[in-house]
Amino acid sequence: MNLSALNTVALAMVTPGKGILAADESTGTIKKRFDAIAVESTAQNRRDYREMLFRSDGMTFISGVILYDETIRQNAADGTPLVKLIEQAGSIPGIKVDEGTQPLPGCPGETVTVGLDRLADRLAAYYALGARFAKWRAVIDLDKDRIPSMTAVHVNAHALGRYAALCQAAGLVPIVEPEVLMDGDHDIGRCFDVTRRVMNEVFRELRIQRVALEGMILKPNMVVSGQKCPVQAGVTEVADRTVQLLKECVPAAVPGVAFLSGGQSDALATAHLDAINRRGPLPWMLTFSYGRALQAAPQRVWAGRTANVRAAQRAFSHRARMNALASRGQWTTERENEAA
Ligand code: 5MM
Repeated sequence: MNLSALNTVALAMVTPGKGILAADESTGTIKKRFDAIAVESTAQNRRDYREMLFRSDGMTFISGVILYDETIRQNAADGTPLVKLIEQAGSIPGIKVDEGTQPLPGCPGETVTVGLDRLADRLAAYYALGARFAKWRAVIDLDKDRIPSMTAVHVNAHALGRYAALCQAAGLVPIVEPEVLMDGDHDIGRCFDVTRRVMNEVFRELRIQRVALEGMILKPNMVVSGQKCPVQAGVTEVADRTVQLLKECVPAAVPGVAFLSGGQSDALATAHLDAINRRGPLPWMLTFSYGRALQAAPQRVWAGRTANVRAAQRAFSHRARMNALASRGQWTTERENEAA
């Protein structure tokens, strides 16, 4: 393993004032997004949509793009590989390598992320296609007391450790994504407790499996109230609890933390990231690795029409710029309200 090369890529992924675009929706997920805007989910429409994002000015604020297997192999309309478009925009191509979740035997309602079989071969192939980092998402469901089970936390953390070690051996920086879901009516205290349990188990596995912390990026959820909780914690409390959790659980050797948005509104995902970054100085770069919170606005504007491409690119660029400001703790509502 060339740790110095991994560390260089990891640091570039969290370059100050930039963040990561999660454009790795699997075929089923992108179909749901396209259904919502009445666009047919064909390979060409998926290509056109993603090409539109990768050619936008907003890429100035994007350090890396997480791709799905189909996308990393696709060419733009003029024949240029999409990977090249990303590189030409000064961004690093990455790849989602997990193969989704499956029900976890003995643990009703819980899942384990799969995809370790033949992963070493797949990583070598993705490296050859231009990927320099990878992503694996563990999904941790929670309720007020019973879930997550010790089993679910352990098997998901173990898989993240196996994946991360294999990535580093293949020369790819692993994004380690343990997502504690925000669905449900639990309060923010429950989210904090469960996220802390999960995070501690993940770093235990990373140590056991000899993952070099300097050559990885952490992609966690923020500590927030469950979406259906009657009492919603405010921005200050979310920032305070998220920073407290990171300080307790994340070693300073990790170069950066790139949060997922997890279903937060665009505005809240930005406001939370900004408030978190105003709590500095902290040992890690703290930025975004958003899917929905970067793409919901351009998807609505685009609606599958060529005539809307420019406006959709402006909508994407605006969200990317706002989150880039938040990654420096420099976002304001005045800037938010400037025309997209
Ligand atoms: C872009 O969405 C990714 C999930 O795709 P699948 O569910 O189809 O595998 C997801 O892993 C994403 O990268 C993260 O959850 C961050 O996205 P959000 O929308 O939570 O910011």
